[in-house]
Amino acid sequence: MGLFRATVNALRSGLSRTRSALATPLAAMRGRTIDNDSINELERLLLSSDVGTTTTDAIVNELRDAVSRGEKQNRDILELLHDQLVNRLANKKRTLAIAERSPTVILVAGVNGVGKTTSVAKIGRALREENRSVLLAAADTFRAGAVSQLATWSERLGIEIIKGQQGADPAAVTFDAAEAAIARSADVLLIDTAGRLHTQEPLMRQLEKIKQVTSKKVDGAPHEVLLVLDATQGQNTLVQAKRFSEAIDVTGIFLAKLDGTARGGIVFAIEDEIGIPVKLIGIGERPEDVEPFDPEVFVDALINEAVS
Ligand SMILES: Nc1nc2c(ncn2[C@@H]2O[C@H](COP(=O)(O)OP(=O)(O)O)[C@@H](O)[C@H]2O)c(=O)[nH]1
Ligand SMILES: [Mg+2]
Repeated sequence: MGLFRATVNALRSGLSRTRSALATPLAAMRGRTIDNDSINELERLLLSSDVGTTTTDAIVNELRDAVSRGEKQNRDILELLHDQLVNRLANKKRTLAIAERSPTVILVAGVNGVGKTTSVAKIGRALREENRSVLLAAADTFRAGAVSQLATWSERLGIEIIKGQQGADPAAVTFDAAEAAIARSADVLLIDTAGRLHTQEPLMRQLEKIKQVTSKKVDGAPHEVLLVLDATQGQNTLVQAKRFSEAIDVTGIFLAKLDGTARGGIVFAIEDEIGIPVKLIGIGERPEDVEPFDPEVFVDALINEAVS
């Protein structure tokens, strides 16, 4: 799916906390000779933004080697960093999968409060902007108020919803929603689920059941299983991503709340340690506060000072 364009300005303001922690001090390094001092400073900066040891080590080791070979003295440290960061994220498919025959089914999962329901609303809105017909499934029947939260988004955005009663079997709601999506020839079915911890075996099995229901009704479904992670949770997101991807086949990550952290470098740690592509990022509470994860645009917004 083409899913929306990355917009540098929105990203810049969404990433403003990380930018103050990273882009501002980096800008001060501009033009400095690349030597052991500046490399050490860079290392400290990257680690303090949660970029993680794998990416940081790779970058600083390469720089140190170059310095000891007497090379790269003339290149700007920011340019070098930019290229290295972008290269590490290159060559992954980050667009949402689209089924050859509609509906495309997107299952959204994650722990409590990370931003699943908001992210479902964001994706629904963006898809509708692309003139796709969307149906929402309120399969979080567990938490009080969860169904009405999604129903409110459905009303505000003018997107249809299939819901059950609180306490209903989420797999049954999913079943009904899949049938409705087929009957109405919807392009995309977006399934919101209850928050769960990877340690809650029955709830993890329930997620598997929801997945199976979709695959019985729709060929190849779910076409995407998006794990929502809350960027403000830092290193905890890595544990969640590992466990969820062991339990269900996660195809992509929606990294929410990047606007709420100064440690937006966590994207690199997720990519290094989990290997599942970050596909979308959330940079605010409004339905339009979503961006596709485009490495080039992201890195640019993260480390470069605004031109204006
Ligand atoms: N700042 C910010 N807040 C977000 C973002 N995504 C979700 N939230 C907020 O996080 C809280 C929990 O979101 P919700 O969608 O209910 O999480 P769920 O329990 O995983 O479904 C709400 O207050 C949302 O407005 C984001 O990208 N940025
Ligand atoms: Mg929710």
